[in-house]
Order: sequence, then C-alpha cells, then structure tokens
Amino acid sequence: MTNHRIALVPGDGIGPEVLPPARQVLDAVGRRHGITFHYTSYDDWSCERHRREGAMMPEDGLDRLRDRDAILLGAVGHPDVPDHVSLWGLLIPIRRGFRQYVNLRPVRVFEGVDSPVRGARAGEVDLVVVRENTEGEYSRAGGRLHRGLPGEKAVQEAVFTRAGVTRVLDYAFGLAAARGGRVTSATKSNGLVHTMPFWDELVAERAAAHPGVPWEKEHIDALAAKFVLEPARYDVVVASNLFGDILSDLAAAVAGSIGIAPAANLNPERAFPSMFEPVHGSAPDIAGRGIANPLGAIGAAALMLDHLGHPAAAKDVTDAVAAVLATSDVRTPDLGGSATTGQFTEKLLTLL
Ligand code: GGG
Repeated sequence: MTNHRIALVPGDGIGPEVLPPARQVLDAVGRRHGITFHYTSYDDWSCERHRREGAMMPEDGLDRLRDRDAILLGAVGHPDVPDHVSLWGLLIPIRRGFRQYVNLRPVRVFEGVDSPVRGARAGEVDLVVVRENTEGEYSRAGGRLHRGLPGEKAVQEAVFTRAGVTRVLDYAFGLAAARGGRVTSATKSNGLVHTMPFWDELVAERAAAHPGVPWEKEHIDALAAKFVLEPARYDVVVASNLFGDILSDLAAAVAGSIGIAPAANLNPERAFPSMFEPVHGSAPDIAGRGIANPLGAIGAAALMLDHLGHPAAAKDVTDAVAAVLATSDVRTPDLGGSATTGQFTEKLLTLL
C-alpha cells in the first residue's frame, strides 16, 4: 500500500465544487491500485478570507504545505477582490515559493465532444503547452505614476533570466523527445525587442543541445490563429508565462471547453511539492449552481497520479473519462449536456 499526503486548496467560486469529484475519483482509483490518500483541506484560503483578514492565506501558508506530497487546487478569484490581488495572494506565491517553473497543460480532443473548430477531430489533436511559470511577464517590476492626472502612466516590466528560460526549455525539449514529437516555441521578437530575441536565442541554444528533436518558432499572433485553424499540427508548444496562459485557454476551447483542461505546476526536481489545478478560474457566473464541469480538476488529479509515480492509475482515470464522453451523453452544460457536476461524477465513478 502506498500513502500520499495531499493538500486540498478549494479556493473560490466553483473551486469547492470541482475538488470533491476529483477526490472521489482519486479514492476510487486508489482502491484499485493500492494507493491511500491522506488529505488536509485548507478551505479557508480564499477571497472570503481576504475580505475578512486581508490575506488569501496565512503568513506561514507555504510552510504548512511544504511536507505534502502534492497540492490540488480548485480556483482563485471573486468579483469583490481585484484579480491581481487574489492571484498574487495565493496561486503565484505557491508557484514561485515551490519553484514550480513548469506549467504543463495537455490538451486533447475527446471522442464525443464537439469542438467548435473544423480541423479539431478526436485522436488528432494531442498537444501539450509547456508554460514558463515563475517569471516572464508575470512580474511585480514596474509601477504607476501620477494617478488620476492627465499624465498618468503604468509601466510593467517582464523579467526573463537565462537560468529560468533554459530550465523550462530543457523540460520542453525533453518532453518532446520522450513523445517522439517536436517543439514549437512561441515568440514575438518582431515587437518585443529585448525579452523575445533573448528567448529565441536560448531556444536555438537548447535546440542544439537536443539535436534529435525537431523545432520551430512562431510569432504568438500567427500561432494563436493556427491553433484554431490547424490544431492537429502541434505537439509540444513552449511559451512564456503570459503567452502560455493564453495559448492553453485557447487550446482548451478548441478541444470543446475550458472546463475540461487540467494543469500541472511542476517542480521537476521534486525538491518541493508540485501543484495540480484545473485551467479554468472560479467562474462566479455559475458558482453555486452545481453545474461546473469537474473534468479539469479530475484531469489535474490524473496528472498528479502520474507525477506521484502511478502512471497506470492516471491512465485508468483518463480512459474512464474518454469512455464516458465517447459512449454516453452525460455531460455538463458547457459541453452541451444537462448533467449536474454530481451526476457526471457518479457516471464516471461507475467506470473506476
Ligand atoms: N484554477 C486556478 C485558477 O483559478 N486559475 C485562474 C487564473 O486566472 N489563472 C491565471 C494563471 O494561471 O496564471
């Protein structure tokens, strides 16, 4: 029997609605594979806490998570708290504090799911966005001047370091080698004159260190268009923090719904716990209605199983998801169905 200590951080909005299904799936597949999960839930780390106490999590929040094997997070954000305050109060400190510099966002089109895109057929679209996760455009460097005056201005600096870019590129090239695929690097070196030429130089350098892996670079605007027009041509797409965030939401929509996309915030060296989350946010428009799609969170749980050394259990989860979508019309409204979160989860659990 293998034991794992898992931190649950449900967060805001639909976060607390999608984590229980992920937990039910983990427990079911765990029974089959001899894995026991011991959960500690941090229900209070949220925008509600911020309103009450002025902080999304306690000051020693990272210390409380440090000895967990992994973190499963729901969603962050509430209309009453500015988005940059909630994100920088919970999600980003965890990513940075635990050196989770790879944000892995796999996207595939499932049989039985209608993609809004012509060229996106099941079995053909199977790509992974590797998003740089601890620097880049997500930066506190900059400031606002002359607030409220006609000359008011805001300056936002992006920070790219040789070490930070190199390590995520090496991860992407390694992943492409393992998949027998290729790397596409997102750039915008025609418009951004310092950071993106630097990014491109490092891509060329790391490509030379991985001679067996084919690669290309594409400007982010053209790449976004091609994600919609020809999504099947992509394999591993490596991108900066902001570009990767946008591309992975776009790719999830191409696959049918942002509600089905999972993400893994990885510390590849395993010096710290990694964090797993659905790509979607807190979705205040549907929170409390019981109709959130749990598949993003369940996919995140599968990525967590893989990271914890249980690839067969992870495959059981993704196979069960594929089977439900391919063989039944039980699905949540974002995928065109009328099932509640609970009804969909019950259906999935019959296969685990
Ligand atoms: N599932 C976590 C969540 O709430 N994500 C919403 C979001 O805005 N994320 C921004 C980011 O991943 O950088």
